[in-house]
Amino acid sequence: MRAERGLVLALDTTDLARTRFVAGAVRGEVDAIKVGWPLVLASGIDIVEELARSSYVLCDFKVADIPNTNRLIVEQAVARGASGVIAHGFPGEDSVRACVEAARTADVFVVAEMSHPGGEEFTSRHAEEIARLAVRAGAAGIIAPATRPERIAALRGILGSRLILSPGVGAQGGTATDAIHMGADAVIVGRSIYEAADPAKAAAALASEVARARRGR
Ligand code: OMP
Repeated sequence: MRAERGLVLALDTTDLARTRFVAGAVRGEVDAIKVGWPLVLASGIDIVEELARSSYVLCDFKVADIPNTNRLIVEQAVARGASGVIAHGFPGEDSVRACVEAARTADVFVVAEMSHPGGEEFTSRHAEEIARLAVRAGAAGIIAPATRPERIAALRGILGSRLILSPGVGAQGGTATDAIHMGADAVIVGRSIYEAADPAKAAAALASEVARARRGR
């Protein structure tokens, strides 16, 4: 993924008409559209192929199984048009490696630390280990929380030039400015864009905020 705008849309919509409207409206403002279980279960896997015709699609299937099952899942996602896949790191390095190998030229992002309050119970304590594992396994980058921006700074040093994508902006209380200042390459934003009265305007405002934050880094 090229984090040019520094913005990834989390398209967690379950209404197909709204999904198509939002995806079309924000296309020029985002680097990628993240598609997860809510959308795929509501609209079917064909939505990945549809969106992939005009956007980088990041399949957020939080892949977290034994290596063979991970491989099968990632192969299917890539065959449907995914340019990137999100996997969990806690199943271990062999499981993440299986994702990276199956993805071939597509990107694998590994969840290092989760953004919600429960993320502090387990993921905060192991985020550095998972980030190191992601680097060793050849992942494109990690997911780290905009809700605890100081944690992004702690993980940045481990990642080198690999990407940090940071969810938790807006509805979860984090800000794009803090996440970018602390070293995120892009923020992942869902509700603040897809529930906005004018999604294109909301996405443009976030992209401008990212650009300002990058200048001030
Ligand atoms: P909003 O809270 O609506 O902006 O959506 C955030 C998106 O990022 C959702 O699709 C979440 O599933 C996802 N996400 C998190 O919120 N926190 C995490 O720790 C990890 C993810 C993710 O992997 O994308």
